[in-house]
Amino acid sequence: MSTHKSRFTSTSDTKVGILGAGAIGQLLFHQLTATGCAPYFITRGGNTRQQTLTLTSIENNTSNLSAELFSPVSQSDTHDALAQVMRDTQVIIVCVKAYQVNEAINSILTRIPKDCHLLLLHNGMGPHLQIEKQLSTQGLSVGTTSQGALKLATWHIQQTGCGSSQLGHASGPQLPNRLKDLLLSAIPQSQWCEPVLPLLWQKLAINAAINPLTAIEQCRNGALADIRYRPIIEMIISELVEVAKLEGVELDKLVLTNRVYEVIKLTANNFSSMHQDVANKRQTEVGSINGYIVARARVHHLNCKTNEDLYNQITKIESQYPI
Ligand code: KPL
Repeated sequence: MSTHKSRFTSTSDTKVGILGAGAIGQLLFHQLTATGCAPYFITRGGNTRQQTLTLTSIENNTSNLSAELFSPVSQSDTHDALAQVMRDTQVIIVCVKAYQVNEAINSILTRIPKDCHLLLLHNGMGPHLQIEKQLSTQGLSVGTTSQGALKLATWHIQQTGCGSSQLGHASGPQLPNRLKDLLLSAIPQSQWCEPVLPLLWQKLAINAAINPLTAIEQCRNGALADIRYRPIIEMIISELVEVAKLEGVELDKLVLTNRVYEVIKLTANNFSSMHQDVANKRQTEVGSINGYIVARARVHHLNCKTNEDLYNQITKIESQYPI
């Protein structure tokens, strides 16, 4: 695997759109601004507006920034303010949940400049397969991040963990080096990795093992270290390794299993994102985690019973949320 190291200084003429203003989107806004570039948000609903963003760092320092928000369905703009700001945008970082990616990109598709580049940054896998078919001239990159951020209020985030990020090419034209350098210098502990797909499969294994089990068992990540979960965790990973192989990605089952147990230990006190989604009766990302493994297995006429069982259990829980 090759990695690309950053040697970027700073630029204020680089316009970066951030599609989705969740915790990770806001964290990236702060990090990109600190590097000297000019990010803005694309969010659903509302009109074009200014918003004050607050970041509480890991060291408990608080800082404020002003951000501009543009909506694809703005109600009061007589001119298309989003189209105007997007005209000279070089990169759009897509930070919505995997199940929102398609709709979110479709809402801006006709406004994306021909030479703009898209970067998908979400848990799970899948949306890139659809998006790469929809882009005509634009390049697509994908990434995974373990940076941690928690929303304390709608526009106030707390950085909860440093984490690392791996980004890499998916389809179409490559992200120009100047923009790679910009992203790598803005995002701490980030690397450009080719090929990036094995790293996404590795992150998928972590989420496929930890997320549904903690949601079903209603426990913290650390509880999965109990020996009774070992057989099911091994089955989840075995099935994933088999599917990945048919997709052209070779993974080592033992290395992956050790990595999953390492993350269980490192995040022992955390409630996984799927546990939190279920506890708050929100839609989970199971469709792009265990559901993605099952869907790709089907393409290869393979059965993934354990991942399918977990997928079915989580979707059943979701279907029982009060309306
Ligand atoms: O990514 C995570 C998640 O909860 O989605 C892990 C690594 C499992 C940490 O909780």
